[in-house]
Amino acid sequence: MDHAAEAHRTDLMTITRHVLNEQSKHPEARGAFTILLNHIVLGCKFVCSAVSKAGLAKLIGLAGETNVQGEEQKKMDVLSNEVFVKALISSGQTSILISEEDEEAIFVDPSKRGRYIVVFDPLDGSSNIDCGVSIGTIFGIYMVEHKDDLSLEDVLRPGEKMVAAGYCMYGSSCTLVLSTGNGVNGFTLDPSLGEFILTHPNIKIPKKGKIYSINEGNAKNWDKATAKYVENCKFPKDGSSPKSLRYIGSMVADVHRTLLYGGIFMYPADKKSPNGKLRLLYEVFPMSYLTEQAGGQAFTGKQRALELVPNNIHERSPIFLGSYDDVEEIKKIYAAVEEEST
Ligand code: FDP
Repeated sequence: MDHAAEAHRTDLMTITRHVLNEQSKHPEARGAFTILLNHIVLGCKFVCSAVSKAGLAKLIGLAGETNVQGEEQKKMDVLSNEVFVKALISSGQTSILISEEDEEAIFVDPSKRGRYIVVFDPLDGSSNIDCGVSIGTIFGIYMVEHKDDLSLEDVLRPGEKMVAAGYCMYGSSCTLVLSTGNGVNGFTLDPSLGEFILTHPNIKIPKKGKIYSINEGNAKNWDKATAKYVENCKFPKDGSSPKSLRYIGSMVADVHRTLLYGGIFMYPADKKSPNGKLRLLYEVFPMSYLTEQAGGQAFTGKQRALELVPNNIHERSPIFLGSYDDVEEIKKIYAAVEEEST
């Protein structure tokens, strides 16, 4: 019997144990982040369970519809949002919450405030719910800067100021990917234990990939640089093989594949949507943070994504993220197009 391998299998690194290990490297830490993360994990477990039962429980449907028992149904994204908001407030570790589902920022009651701000999309890719395609929760965490004078200014900060970011993907398994600024780790939910176990330690995105991911249906509105880049993916001029196209249409799933297999994920600006579609605070920033932490790059078409300063909480931004070399290529194309036009 290979005892070393056996020990590896029986030494389960749960997400809480992992974060406590990280915490022990910071003697000043008092466990507030671990408590916050435990509440995020609880939300993810709830949504994972609800998503997997959605078809059976008839949870799918428009908010306000009634089910067979005559009870009002909640749409899955509305339900997920309620669960996350309540879990985050009850953690006692948050002061401001920004959710994709809520138009206004939520300022936590002063009696329950803590030192963190959480920006999140409780259920991203929701147009995929009804057909069982992978969807997910995305989150980013900032530390409060002006505790005694709390305002939106504390939120409208560049993504590079985040102290942690992650997502949970509800797919064939439930996978939580997290960075606390020291690399990226992936945890898979063991349903029998109810615990997220470290299954993808120290994720590193391949330096160059073979996949490009974009909604090609928008091609007629693309700018010159995006069109040229995609053309190069299909008809490379350097004799290399064309890249494969993969597009799920669910950001968490497309970014997850990009982190593991490499390549590039794009939601560019176009003539119809000059700022792209994806939301800066709770989609673009957390995914850019994870991509950089995994050794890749995230670019808006003009600058490094994590340096953008948001002007409002639901602002959108174009994004190109993924393998270092692939993003480098689109950066060069944008620079060349810019030069041509001057
Ligand atoms: P959805 O509209 O289904 O919620 O942010 C929203 C998002 O999904 C992303 O998850 C996804 O990457 C993108 O929109 C897909 O947009 P398109 O349908 O325009 O390609």
